[in-house]
Amino acid sequence: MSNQLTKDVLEWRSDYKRDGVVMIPKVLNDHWLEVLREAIEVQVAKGIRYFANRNMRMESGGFQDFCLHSGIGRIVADLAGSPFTSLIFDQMFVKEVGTKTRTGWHTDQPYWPIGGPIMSTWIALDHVDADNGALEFIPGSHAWGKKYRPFTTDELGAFKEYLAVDDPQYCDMPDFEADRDQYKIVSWDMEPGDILAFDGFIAHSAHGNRTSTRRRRGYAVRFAVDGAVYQPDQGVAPWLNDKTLSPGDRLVSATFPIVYGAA
Ligand SMILES: O=C(O)CCC(=O)C(=O)O
Repeated sequence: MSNQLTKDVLEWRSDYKRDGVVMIPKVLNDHWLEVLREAIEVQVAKGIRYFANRNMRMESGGFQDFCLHSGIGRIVADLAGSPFTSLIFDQMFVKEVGTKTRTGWHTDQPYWPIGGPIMSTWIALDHVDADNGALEFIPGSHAWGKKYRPFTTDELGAFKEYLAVDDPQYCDMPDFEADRDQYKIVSWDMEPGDILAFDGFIAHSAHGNRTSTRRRRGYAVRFAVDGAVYQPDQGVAPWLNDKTLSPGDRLVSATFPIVYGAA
């Protein structure tokens, strides 16, 4: 892992806190890029649907090696200003050429039984731009205090139907796509090894892949940082439940292992 973050750590941290998202260039070296690309091809061959490729890090292999040994946990801790980071889960997003569907606007954390600060990292394994599926974000939306209702998606990430329809903790999400001109929307072109770091409550979306030649392989790892707690009355992801934790406990356990520092 290169050491890009240490130089401007306070600046990155304050940008992250204000916007809820930063794009940090040149974080992964060639070794880790190859490890992840190889691991992704093995997974792609299994033919699992887009969003469902997750928790690969639980099995030994390239994803697990990356999560535990690449130094990504320290970068997350530095960015968040946290003494430790624990691992929530990993997920891969391969947008193959010709995938017209956008990933719908959503926020992540309302799906998960976790309160407090969560940071996702999304690592580009190909050149990424608006033509092959760059992510888009609404900076600052992580701090609006909204918990948007989760929904199911189709094979490619487009809206299907709402979940938890009667649960008053959630509100409906505005139609950001229809009203794009009313929001500040940011997006970055990325090179392999660049990473996005973003808050669990930021509104984000992704373009389809309109190219006929350029895949868009992304690998996301979600981390808990200081202040994150187990909150099982939130979320629609029973696969993230942890019977060893009680509501309000810090998100540190055998399921959510510390990967950097000490809690
Ligand atoms: O890569 C994508 O298309 C979507 C990624 C995403 O929504 C996420 O990592 O939370």
